[in-house]
Amino acid sequence: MNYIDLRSDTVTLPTQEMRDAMYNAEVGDDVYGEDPTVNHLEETAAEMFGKEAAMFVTSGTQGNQICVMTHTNPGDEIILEEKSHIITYEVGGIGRLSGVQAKLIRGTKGAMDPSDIKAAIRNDDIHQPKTSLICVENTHNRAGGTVIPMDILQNTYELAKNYDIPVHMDGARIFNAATYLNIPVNQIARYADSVMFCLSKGLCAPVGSVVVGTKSFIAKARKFRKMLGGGMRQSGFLAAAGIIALEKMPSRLNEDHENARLLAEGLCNIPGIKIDMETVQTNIIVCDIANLNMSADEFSSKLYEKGIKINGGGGTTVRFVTHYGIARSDIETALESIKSIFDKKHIS
Ligand code: TLP
Repeated sequence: MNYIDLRSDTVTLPTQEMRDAMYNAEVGDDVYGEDPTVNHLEETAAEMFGKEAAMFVTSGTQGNQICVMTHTNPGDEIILEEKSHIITYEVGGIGRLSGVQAKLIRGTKGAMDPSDIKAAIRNDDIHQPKTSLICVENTHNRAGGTVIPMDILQNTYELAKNYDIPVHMDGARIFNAATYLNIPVNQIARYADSVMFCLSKGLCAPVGSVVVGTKSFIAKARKFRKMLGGGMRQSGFLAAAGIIALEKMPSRLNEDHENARLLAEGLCNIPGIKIDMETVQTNIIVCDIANLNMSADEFSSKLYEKGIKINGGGGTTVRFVTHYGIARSDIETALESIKSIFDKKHIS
């Protein structure tokens, strides 16, 4: 069967142009700083994000973890949104690798209120850990691909500066945020000291993410990347696809956002499926299926039988993600199939 794969934008395949660029890439040993293609990718990323330096990493998870390690010391505390990727899907890495503990804040559509952040910052007290980092996620995955409003980002950053605390942005999908806001990524990145963004999601590169920040931050982060086995030698073959991802792919993300809206509007009309349409801003849709009287796993299995792949989103939610491999006609086909499965008999 030819599946319509709406599990994640991580399933995107490299374009022909990326494959050609990878084949022809000029490479060297990146641990010696001698891979011209990696250097080109890093320089391009730093410039695009308005930062001094950049570092190519194996994955978004590796990039986030290295940033936490670089900003903190063991025994510190970091502030995170309670459903953020770093706390939910990174295998407890902040505890194991950085030795830090998490102070979680409930956000609204993924955005933490700066007054809640202020209240969570620790006092200079002999009993308390030091608050050494604030992490924001933009777009916010589990909140439904929501974009953090610019005034909240700015207020968070200014608050952090008052307390001399760095801000890290998990910008795995920052280009989706920039597309939604219709601004360049450097406008968003200015409210963070470090940003991690992924090349291998909506931008279609096969492997890799990038961390951007100051020169001294990146120099320190490079040692942690090496420690974690991320010294990749002739990684220019991967960076070559990343350069095309950065330069060519952001301009088409609007298509994914339009497809997500079309899908969400159709899903909303199916009795028992609830979507907060205000959260449908980019390429992710989180649906509440509590009223369908079935688990997220049962729901996904029913769709799978009809040739549609999706992922659970935790509890009674399921997630649909649009991307380069999904055309408008796939959305129409998927909606027809889903409508045919769920009729009124499932609703409580
Ligand atoms: N997210 C994946 C899964 O891990 C859940 C997905 O399918 O959405 N930050 C954010 C906000 C992410 O959504 C992800 C990946 C990462 C970091 C980690 O990136 P990778 O998968 O490259 O380690």
